[in-house]
Amino acid sequence: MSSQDRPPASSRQDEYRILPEGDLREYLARLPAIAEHLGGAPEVWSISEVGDGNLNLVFIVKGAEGGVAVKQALPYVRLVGESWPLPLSRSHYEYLALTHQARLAPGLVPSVLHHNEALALVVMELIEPHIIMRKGLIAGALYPSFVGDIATFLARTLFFSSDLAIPAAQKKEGIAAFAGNHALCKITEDLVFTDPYRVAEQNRWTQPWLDATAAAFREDLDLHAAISRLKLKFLNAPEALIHGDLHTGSIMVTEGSTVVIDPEFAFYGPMGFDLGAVIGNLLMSYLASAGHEGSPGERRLFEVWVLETIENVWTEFAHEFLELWRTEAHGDAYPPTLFPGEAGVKRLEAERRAYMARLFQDTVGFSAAKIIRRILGLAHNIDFELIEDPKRRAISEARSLRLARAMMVDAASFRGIGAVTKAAQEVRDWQPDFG
Ligand code: SR1
Ligand code: MG
Repeated sequence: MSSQDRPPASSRQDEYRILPEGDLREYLARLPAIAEHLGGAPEVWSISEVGDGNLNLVFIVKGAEGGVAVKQALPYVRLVGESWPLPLSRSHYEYLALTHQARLAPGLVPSVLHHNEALALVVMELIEPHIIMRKGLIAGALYPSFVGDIATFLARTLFFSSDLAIPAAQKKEGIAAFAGNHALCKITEDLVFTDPYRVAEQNRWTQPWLDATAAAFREDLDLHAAISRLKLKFLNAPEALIHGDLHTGSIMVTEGSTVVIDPEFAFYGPMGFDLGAVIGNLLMSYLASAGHEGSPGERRLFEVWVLETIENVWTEFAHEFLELWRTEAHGDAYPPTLFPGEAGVKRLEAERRAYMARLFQDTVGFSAAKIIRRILGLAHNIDFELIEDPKRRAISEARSLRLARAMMVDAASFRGIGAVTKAAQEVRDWQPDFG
């Protein structure tokens, strides 16, 4: 189509196309609030595509006064290419989730400055000087405010979208609003809960060292039963509005601040899936650490910090969640009239403890699922991938798989988060026999 044939720019604003740099500049220049926020002449705005995720384009745009991040969904999976189409509607769900999370956990997600549903595009505040947490962890950095921030994010977003906090009608409206995000759920259903346990074309692992473990996992019926129970929970437990992909690549950090990004997988699902994503990814960071050390023990302080962080994430989350339940329970679950008097108060508190124990078991299982998918499935983690020597990488991965298998098939034997970190420490010293 020649430029003469093109519709005027204003009507093209609402027609999906992948925006090359020039078109993005023109598009943003037509948005008065964004243009003012960026400042200066659009011609001199710097624009760079920085997306290193598996699905989308991400641009950083900087002007004389400020910057923005622009995320545009592609009609296919970026990691694989056009052969794997993916609905643009994920951008709509990401926008919905971001605005919802901003209300529940202010300051812990980026503000949305503009959204264009047809273009599958969201313009957000630029999160600076933060970096992707996964990259900081690989470098051995510590993040003192992470525990408090992520515990608050998890406790507030999960509690306030649950039946403990909101009336049933509102909860069901919420479920309906996100029900269309099933293509993204299907990615998780396949890549997390199914493919790593069967022959699947897209699976990969560090060969030849993990060949035997990958084969054993494909034959392991105890593991298949455990992952299937978790998959069923993921399919049929709309407990709360979950982020859906809360790994350390979806978290931006500085020493004093944490911002959770990328909720395009959001839907009403099991709370333990988000908790498990955080804890599973921290466990991988811990067990990958040996592969990044220049000399033995060099990263000991970091490793001690990661283990403490894992413990504190669960403990502080549980504390905040329970406190919200005691003070903000306006939902239809656990009607107060059914728990009268002192005996009722005591009984309700026992129920709360039992609820947290069940949630902890889910968290242990989902953590394990998140580990296994990153080592035997399609989409891997740079925590491991950046360990150049493949045999060293395989050692860290084999340790992680051993821990994850135990956590998945025998979640009930992990009686508290201390049992998880103890098992992680033990497996850190285990030397796999690669034959
Ligand atoms: C094909 S998409 C692979 C993975 O990238 C996303 O970050 C999700 O974790 C998804 O499973
Ligand atoms: Mg993502």
